[in-house]
Parts: sequence; C-alpha cells; structure tokens
Amino acid sequence: MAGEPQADCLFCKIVAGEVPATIVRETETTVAFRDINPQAPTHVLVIPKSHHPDAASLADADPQVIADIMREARKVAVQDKVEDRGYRVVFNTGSGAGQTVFHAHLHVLGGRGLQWPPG
Ligand code: DGP
Repeated sequence: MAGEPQADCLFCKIVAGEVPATIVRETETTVAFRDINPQAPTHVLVIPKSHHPDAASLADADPQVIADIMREARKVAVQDKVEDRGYRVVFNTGSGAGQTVFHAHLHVLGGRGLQWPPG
C-alpha cells in the first residue's frame, strides 16, 4: 500500500533505526540526516517517514508532507548556519536525473558557493 514501509528500502531502514545515520532533525512526518557522501559542507537529506518512491508520487499521495519537508529544509539551513549565504534544495526524480535511492528525499546543500546550472 502507498506509504507503507518497504523491507528492501534503505531509507525506510534509516527511519526504523535499523541502519545508522547522523540524524539532525526529526518530526512526526519527516527525518533529516547527513548524506553519506557530502557534496557541500552542509548536505542533509530530508525524507518522509512514509515510503514513496519519489517526490512526484509523494506530492500526489500526501502533499502536506512535501510542505513539511520544505519547512524542515529551512530549519536544517538555520541550524547549520548556512541560511544567510543561501542554500539549494533538490529532488532528483528518476535515474536519468541521478536518483539512486527510490524513497523520496530532498537534498539540502549549503555552506559553499553553488554554481548554476548544476551538472
Ligand atoms: P540521489 O542520488 O538523489 O538518489 O541521492 C541519494 C543520496 O543518498 C546520495 O547523495 C547518497 C545518500 N546515501 C546513500 N546511501 C546512504 C546511507 O546509507 N546513509 C546516508 N546517510 N546517505 C546515503
């Protein structure tokens, strides 16, 4: 069923505490943890606790949680003191866009100058 934990999903395991992660924030609906392969001084993933394969399917199933994730992204930036300089939020959607983990997640990147367009 949409939103149910998936046994083979890495990020569902992080939500369940079965795989360790450096968790920086948690709410009723979201978890934020440091990316294992950081691309900037701040590189945090904000994910829904419910399982949805990407941001588009999460937006269809539970748009309020997308809003929760965006609000948490700002709180991460404030907590890491990178908000003033600017930060970037990215939902890679689909393997062609670089998505490798198919549990929706928002990248929050900051703490250095960020180029546009991204690679
Ligand atoms: P994406 O390429 O957009 O699907 O991003 C997946 C991100 O997940 C990638 O930046 C690396 C991160 N990642 C993968 N495995 C783990 C893990 O076990 N722990 C943590 N903290 N991050 C992970």
